[in-house]
Amino acid sequence: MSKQDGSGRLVTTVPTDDVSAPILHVDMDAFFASVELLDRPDLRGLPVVIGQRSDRSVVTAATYEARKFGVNSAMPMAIALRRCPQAVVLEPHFEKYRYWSRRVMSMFDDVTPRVERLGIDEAFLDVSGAVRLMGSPFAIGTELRRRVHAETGLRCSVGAASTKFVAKLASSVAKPDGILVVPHDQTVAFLHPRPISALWGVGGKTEEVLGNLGLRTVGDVATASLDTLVRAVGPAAGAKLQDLAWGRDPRVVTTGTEEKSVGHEVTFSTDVVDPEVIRRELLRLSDRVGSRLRDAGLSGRTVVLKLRTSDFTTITRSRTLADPTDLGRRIYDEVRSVYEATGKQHERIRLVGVRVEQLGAGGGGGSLALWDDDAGWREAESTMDALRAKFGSTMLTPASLLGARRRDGLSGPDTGADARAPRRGAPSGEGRDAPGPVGRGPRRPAPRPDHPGHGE
Ligand code: DCP
Ligand code: MG
Repeated sequence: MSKQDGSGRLVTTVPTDDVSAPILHVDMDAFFASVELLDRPDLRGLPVVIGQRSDRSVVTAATYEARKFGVNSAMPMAIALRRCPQAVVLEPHFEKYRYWSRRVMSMFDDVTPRVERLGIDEAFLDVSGAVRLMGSPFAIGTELRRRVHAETGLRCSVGAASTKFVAKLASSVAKPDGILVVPHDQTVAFLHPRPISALWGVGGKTEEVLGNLGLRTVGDVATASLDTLVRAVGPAAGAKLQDLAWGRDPRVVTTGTEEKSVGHEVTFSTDVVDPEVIRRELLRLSDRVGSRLRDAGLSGRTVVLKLRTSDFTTITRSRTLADPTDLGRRIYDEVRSVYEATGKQHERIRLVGVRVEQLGAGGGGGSLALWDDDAGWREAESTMDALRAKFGSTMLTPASLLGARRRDGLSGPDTGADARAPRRGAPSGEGRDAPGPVGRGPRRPAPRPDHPGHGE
């Protein structure tokens, strides 16, 4: 993958023969930071970082000027400020991001009904049906970028290709503020020189394992023997890696109209001030959400934390993952980092909830999540599922929860049997979202009525 600071940027500047590249991936540039700059034009051109200015918080977003100093999303704020002491730190305003996200997404909908939203600031558009009316993918992408900027003041980047994988990679290479078209017959030439981390799902451990075999570029993976790949990452993932390396990606743009969410929440009988207790509870809730997702054969892309403080103020914060997951551990990692970023570790907390949205078919079959570092967790959690099914759900618990239960002031039954039978509402104390439509796209910024004990 290209570095996130725009170095290695590659763009298409003139119309090109691109009928073979009808899949667009659109992604807003430095989204949260750019939205903040709409209200602070005086900060344009400066390194700006979004997040809380606390030792324990992480960077939520950074302008490209800040990225030149090596500052990136998800980096601890302390490191970011060491690398770029002159950075201006602004607090996030999630309602604003949802508002601008809706505005931009509705422009995508004007291009084609075939829009697949991936998160708050990105989407795939299949424009093959729009070409006759609106021109080539390059023309459509260029006009969309113009319109987004004219009507919002925000910039986005577009990748156009014959597959989703290549389109997404192309938009990241075009950043910031560019469009890159990769016609079908140039796919291999585009892919092969790139590092293996450009392959969807390859990160951390997989990258290391493949690197140890001397595989550094996508081209290396393409020409490696399938046997080698299978030995390294398993049969399903090995074959898929090689398909991607040749630009083969059968996934189509899906509109995801039947979006759902799965969540659990708990109200404490007495407000909790100890952040360790909150973290433990987040782990427990994440574990249960993962278990329900796996039972339903689903995995989700957006993880949502809900916190209610003693004065009944409720906040929800979400984060979108690179790949969908059905693993409690993965959900917990995200939700915990979202929690640390709230800066609410010392407030009196009344309720916590964990929810996963943007659901799709689960991680078991065909999911790219198989390629990442989740294999070990998947095995452990599947074993827990099997044992829970056999012996009951209270029997198995992540180790860090052992010994912690019921010392936390938790109210409500620690239900577990219910983790497999979807139902609406919940007994007092603990609630969860029944799977059900939550509508497409980001949620509305307007505060919603809040019913303690029920899924939001
Ligand atoms: N975000 C977050 N936590 C992360 C990554 C991102 O809260 N670990 C938020 C802030 C981003 C927004 O999501 O502004 C969109 O994420 P992107 O990965 O698209 O990053 P940006 O839009 O900020 O930058 P760019 O897409 O230009 O690389
Ligand atoms: Mg973005």
